[in-house]
Amino acid sequence: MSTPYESAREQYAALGVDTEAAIATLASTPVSLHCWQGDDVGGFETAGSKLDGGIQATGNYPGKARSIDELRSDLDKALSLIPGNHRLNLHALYADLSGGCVERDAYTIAQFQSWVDWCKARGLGMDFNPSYFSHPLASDGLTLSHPDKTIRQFWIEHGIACRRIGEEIARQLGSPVVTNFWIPDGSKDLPFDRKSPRERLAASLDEIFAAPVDRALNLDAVESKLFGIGSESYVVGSHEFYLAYAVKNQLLYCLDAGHFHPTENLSDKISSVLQFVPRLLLHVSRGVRWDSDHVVLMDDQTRAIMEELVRGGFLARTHIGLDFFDASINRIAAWVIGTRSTIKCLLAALLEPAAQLRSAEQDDDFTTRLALMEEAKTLPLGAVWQEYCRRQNTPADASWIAEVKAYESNVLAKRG
Ligand code: RNT
Ligand code: ZN
Repeated sequence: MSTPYESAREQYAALGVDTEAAIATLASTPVSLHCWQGDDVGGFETAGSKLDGGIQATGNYPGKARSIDELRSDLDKALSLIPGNHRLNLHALYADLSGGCVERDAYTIAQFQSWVDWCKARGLGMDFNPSYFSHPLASDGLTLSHPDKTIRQFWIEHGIACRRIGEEIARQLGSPVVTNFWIPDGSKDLPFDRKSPRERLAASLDEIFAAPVDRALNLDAVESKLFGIGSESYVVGSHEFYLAYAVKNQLLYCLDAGHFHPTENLSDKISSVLQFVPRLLLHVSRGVRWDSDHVVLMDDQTRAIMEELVRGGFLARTHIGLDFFDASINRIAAWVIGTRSTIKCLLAALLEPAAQLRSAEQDDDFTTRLALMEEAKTLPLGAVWQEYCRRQNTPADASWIAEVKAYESNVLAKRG
């Protein structure tokens, strides 16, 4: 009797698909796990800091991490339930200040060394983000485009500091760090002057990226957005702004799945953007009616994103990051669901009968193309997924839920 995996392997092989090759590619494709799912994007710079910047975590499920140690413990739990070797995506507002006070424009590797050590001990690569929100100097909803030169300068210094930190993290971990720039700047109501803030943002970015930082170690990315809470009418760093900026300066462009009109698909942008920028950063997310950052699912949109990466041969030039924050369910489960779903979508894409689909298309046989795409949907993906999980020593099925529940009663329930 053959195992479910052996039988799946044969079914895929009959369509010209090598499941072993798919598993090998999956194992060597990291996903960058965002630290901010663990505490609702709070960070630990100041006690009780309030999230602003036009993003919002809704819900008050008990047990959120209240300290760096708790966040690390929660991350360890989540990582143990996710197959593969991944990365930690850290925001600057998770600086380890150890009770002291250092301003964001003066951050150095010192405030992040404990994170680097923690990642090193676990074999995790890291990615990094300057934090342009939840700060008194961002309270106007403007940072790098602020009309006040002193405020702009503070944020320029923060950006330069973060690029240097990214470079040093990369050096220490032996793996390049993506440092992603997202700012909340915009306005609630109709601006009269849309031009000046964009001129100021471009000039601020020019200063930040002119600072000498090794571009082989620190990879700069810029993230656009359509609107935010309180910036409904105008966002300075729009899609056109940052795409043009990234192309001109050959930076990474960051596509966030929640940052476009709800009927637009991020997946179709990938093969366009990668014609003109060197590399891509993805913020895999799920917007429900708006940029709500719901937990990522194995849904059509996420599958289409991964299909594009595989079909286009873009995996080597793409950094897959996650960006969701749900405070209404167990936060560790949120990480596990979203990350496992992302990886599952990638596996599904790697198991497409690509050669047959491509040749049907080349032969103008659109009947076969459509029929095969539909047939492929019911191939035994689950058996390959379970085999992958087993090989990675992670739960292959829903049994991980019980592990999270046990952690909830043993650890989370004891938090105030
Ligand atoms: C906000 C952006 C940004 C943030 C994180 C916390 O709309 O998506 O990426 O979610 O940097
Ligand atoms: Zn994002």
